[in-house]
Amino acid sequence: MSKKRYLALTGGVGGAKLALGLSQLLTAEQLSFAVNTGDDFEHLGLHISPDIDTLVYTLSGQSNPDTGWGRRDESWQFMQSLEQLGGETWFRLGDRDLAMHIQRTRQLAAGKSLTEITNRLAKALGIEHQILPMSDDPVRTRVQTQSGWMDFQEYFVKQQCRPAVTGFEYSGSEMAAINPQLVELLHSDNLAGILICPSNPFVSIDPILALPGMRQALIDSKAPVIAISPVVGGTAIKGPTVKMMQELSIPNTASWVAGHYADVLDGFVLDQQDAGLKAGVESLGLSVNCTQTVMNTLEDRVALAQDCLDFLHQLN
Ligand code: FO1
Repeated sequence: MSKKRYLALTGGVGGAKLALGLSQLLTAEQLSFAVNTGDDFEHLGLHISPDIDTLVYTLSGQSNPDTGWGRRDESWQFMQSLEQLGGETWFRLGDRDLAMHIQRTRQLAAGKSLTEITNRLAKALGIEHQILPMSDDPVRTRVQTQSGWMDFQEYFVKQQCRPAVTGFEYSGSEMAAINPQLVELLHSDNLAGILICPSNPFVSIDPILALPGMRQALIDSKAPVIAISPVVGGTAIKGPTVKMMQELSIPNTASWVAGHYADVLDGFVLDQQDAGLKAGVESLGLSVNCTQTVMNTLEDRVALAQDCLDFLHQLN
């Protein structure tokens, strides 16, 4: 049987960019996504799954191009009315986006799994690719800061990433089961490659890798595993990755990210600006591909996706 299936691990806005590029090159039979659910939280009585929604909106062309999260062409009547009533409006829920959270919450209350609900919602928005929540069990990223532990959205949105971080935990991960459909995919013989997308290592990828058995499954997989650096020239394209690294006294380099994932990787993708780091990353026992990883246009997203597929093909 020809190897023909790819799996991308993603979370957040950065990962969704490459996910979109991959979705333009590979059919639903050739590509599945495993997405972080550590950002999930209960808010206003709703179950909100931000990284699932960022991926779903991005793949369906519905995402807000300025923020990367929420929907484009949004209106904010609900938020305005909630404000008037003294409700919590720090986490911005647009009128169109609200429908997603209402529908998910109702389906969960009806006993459906997050996986089943995600599949229905994605299909409703015209997405054919399989989007697998990393687990149907609750995993919640929590951030340790100088002012104590806080839930992820409290840190990321309410506190706007201001507190200095000193650590993370992915509460519930020790008891959580990897999505069975993801386990099946990881063990399948026709897997041609696994990609760790350029997402924040600490709050988008590590929650996935923290699931019992996940790192081992990647190590044992017959498919080559590559990661694309979320750090370019010492800066993060988007979000608090570099700020977190500095606060944790970690070198804000692509090399550090390569080392962080090295035990599960076969290859690492550096931006051409970081070509000078190639030998260092190779000394970790990894193959290295240097290319343009900064994605400003759809063409950039597709070009990087193609580079990654070519790289995986070389590693097979
Ligand atoms: N991020 C913000 O910085 N501010 C917001 O008000 C906000 C609202 C929001 C609503 C729905 C959704 O799916 C995502 C939202 N995000 C918001 C992003 C969210 O915090 C994600 O966890 C980040 O994208 C990190 O992955």
